This record gives sequence, structure tokens and C-alpha cells, in this order.
Amino acid sequence: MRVDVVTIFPEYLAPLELSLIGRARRDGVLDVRVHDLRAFTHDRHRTVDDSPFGGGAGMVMTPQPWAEALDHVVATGPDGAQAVPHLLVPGPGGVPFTQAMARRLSEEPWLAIACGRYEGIDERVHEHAAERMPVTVVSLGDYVLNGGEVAALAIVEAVGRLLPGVVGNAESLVEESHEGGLLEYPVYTRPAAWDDGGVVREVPAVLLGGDHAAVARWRHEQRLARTAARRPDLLAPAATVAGLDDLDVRVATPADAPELLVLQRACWMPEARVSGSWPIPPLEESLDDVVAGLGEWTTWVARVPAEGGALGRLVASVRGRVRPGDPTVWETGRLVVAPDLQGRGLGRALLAHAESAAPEAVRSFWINTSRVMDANVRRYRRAGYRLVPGEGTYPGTVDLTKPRR
Ligand code: JDH
Repeated sequence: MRVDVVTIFPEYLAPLELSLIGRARRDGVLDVRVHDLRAFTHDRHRTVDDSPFGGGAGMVMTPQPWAEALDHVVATGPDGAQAVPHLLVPGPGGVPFTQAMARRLSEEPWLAIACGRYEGIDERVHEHAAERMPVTVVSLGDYVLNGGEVAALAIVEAVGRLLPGVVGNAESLVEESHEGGLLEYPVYTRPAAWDDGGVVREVPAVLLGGDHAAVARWRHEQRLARTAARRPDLLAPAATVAGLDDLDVRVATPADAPELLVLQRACWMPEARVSGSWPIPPLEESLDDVVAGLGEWTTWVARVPAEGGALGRLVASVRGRVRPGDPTVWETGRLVVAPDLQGRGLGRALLAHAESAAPEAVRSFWINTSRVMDANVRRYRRAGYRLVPGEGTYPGTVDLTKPRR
């Protein structure tokens, strides 16, 4: 594969002489040619920028050197063949550069990368280029760099390592196609017990036992747990839900019980890991218990809308009731939001929904939660609840209340 990089900082691309990519270049697998944009200027000061028409901060790269540089790159193509490179233009507003794009690009014989600086390149250069070759504006990610060179380094490395023979171990590349949208599992090497200045850190025993099926299961669990914690967006693409208004909220019926059981088990699992020996009712309930609960409380369930007015996945729930024997207290609880939809204010809005259903006689709201789940306690405090001193109604819990206003 050939890659032509145009930049005002050719030295910036020096790292491409190192390591596996440097080796690939010496082996002739990868032909990287770096061009200095200033070589295509004609004035004494080798000017490549000017102030923006229409005003605004900073400078813009001027079109003439870019057009000449790109024409030069095209002119150095293989003799006779009317080949042109696929031009990549890194920019903060480009299409996301992904592994899938790297794979597609690795199939192409010739790439060119136009590294801008300042506020970017005069838009007419894109028109000039697009009339001569395929052009794609790409972005490394949602953060702001000072120019396209770091993107060029990343692109050449990500694409280059997919070329046959660049990464020695063929298995390493095969595995990637089996990743299935999950993050990688944690890796360990010797020593099995590492004395970290007095703290002995052990490799998980399952990796030392020689049970390959058990290792595979453990690694898969690790990948799921990591993905849920770090990249929940990979587990369920549910970005269209911005708030409670995007969901259908209604009172639960026994038909909702199976999904409610699944959701409460999913949502209380983190608590099981830190609660010690306290029983966690939402994790111990059977389907019949959940159905029975629907009779003792008013439970609301929120679903994502599906195609044609149908209803989709059950993603959140809350319940409330008048305290038995005290019509002035409205008990709320079982507030859950599916892990992939947390952080959108759904829980807070759903709790407010449950509070607004309290009858006239209610003077205060009450909720009970595990004392080990600090984040939940903080959430209820933000919703106006205050801790009731001492042990909660159930072992290992705290009660919180707030007056109705
Ligand atoms: C190429 C110049 C610097 C910085 C305007 C944009 C507010 C425009 N993932 C990536 N981030 N940044 C780049 C990148 C940056 C570049 C160039 C790539 C050439 N720059 C520059 C800021 C602006 N700015 C963001 N808005 C929120 C306005 C250019 C990149 C890649 N790939």
C-alpha cells in the first residue's frame, strides 16, 4: 500500500519509521511518502495561511499550495494507469475513524492524507480534490487537536497493521474480527503472585488452572462487565432516549412482571457485590412475588417506543403506595433504570412521576435504600430527600423522607 501525507510539519511523521510500521516500510509492504506543503508555495515567505473571509478567529490554509501539492501527488501515480489515491482529510467535523473504516481502507492500494492546521483548509480545496479523487473527511474522536498530523499517524498505524505481514502473529488479527463489539478482557503474565512492595497481587486462579472452557467463560464475563462499565453504548444502542418524555410510562400489569423481574435483577446486581450478607429482596423475588407486588403497590413501567406505535423494551420502573395504617405517608421505591439508559435523568423524572400520584392526604414521601449504595443515597438527596438517622426499616438500609410541598 502507498500512503502520501501532505503537511507543513514533515518531521511530525517521523515516528512512522519506528516499530512495526517502520519495519513494514523497509520491507516494502508500506510505501509512506511525506510531502512538505511549503514546497508548493511560490512566495518568499512560503505562506500557507491567511485570515478567514467573513471574520472569526485564527487563520485558514490558502488553496493554491494545497491544489498544487495534491496535483503533484496524483501525478506521481503509477505510469499509464489512471490511478488516484483515496484522499483522507482529518478534521474535527469528519466522519468517525473506526476499525471498520481502517479495514476498508486497508483494502485500497493508495491513500493520501491532507494534514491541515490552523482553523482548517479553504473549502475550495475539497472541491478541487473531489473532482479528481474520492475524498473522505475523517475525525479521530470528539476532542480538538491542533492539526491533522496526529490523525495521520493514527490512521497509518491502524491501517498499516492490517496489511498482510505487518503484525507478525496472524492470530492477533483474526481474533479482532471475532470481538463482537465487546471490550477486551484483562491480561496477565508472570509472576502468578507479584509482591508489589508488600501487597501480593495474584493472577485470577481460573487462568492458572488449565481449564480452557472455564478460562473462555471467565474472559467473556470480564468483557461483558467491562463493556457495561466503560462503554454501555456498545451493549445497547439506545441513544434516542434523552429523557422520560421519549418513553411510554404506564401502570404495570402482570403482563409486565417477567421483564420487570429481569430488570430488577440486572439493576440490583451491583448492590449484591458490595452489600455483604444482607438479603436483597429484588434479587431474591420470584416471578410470583413480583406479580404479588403489583397488587400491593402502584408500579409504573417505562418502555421505549417501537416501530408503528408498538412498545419496546421495558427500561425503567418505580412504585408507590400509601403507607399501610398511615395515609399521610407515600412510600416510594424500586426505582430502576436499565444500565444503558442511566445518566439521562430518567430515575429522577420517574420518581417525580410516582410522587405526583400520591393522594391529597399525603404529607410526606418516604423511600428506603441500601446504605452501601452511596450513589443512590446521593440521588435521593438531590431529589430533596433527607436521611432519617439510625438504621433503616430493613437491615443494612437507610430511610429517607421529604415533606410534600
Ligand atoms: C485536523 C486543523 C485544528 C481546531 C474549530 C472545531 C469548535 C478547527 N479528532 C480531531 N480533533 N481535531 C482534529 C483536527 C483538528 C484540526 C485539523 C484535525 C486541522 N485543526 C482545528 C478547531 C477547529 N473548532 C471544534 N468546534 C467544537 C470549532 C480546526 C481531529 C481529527 N482528525
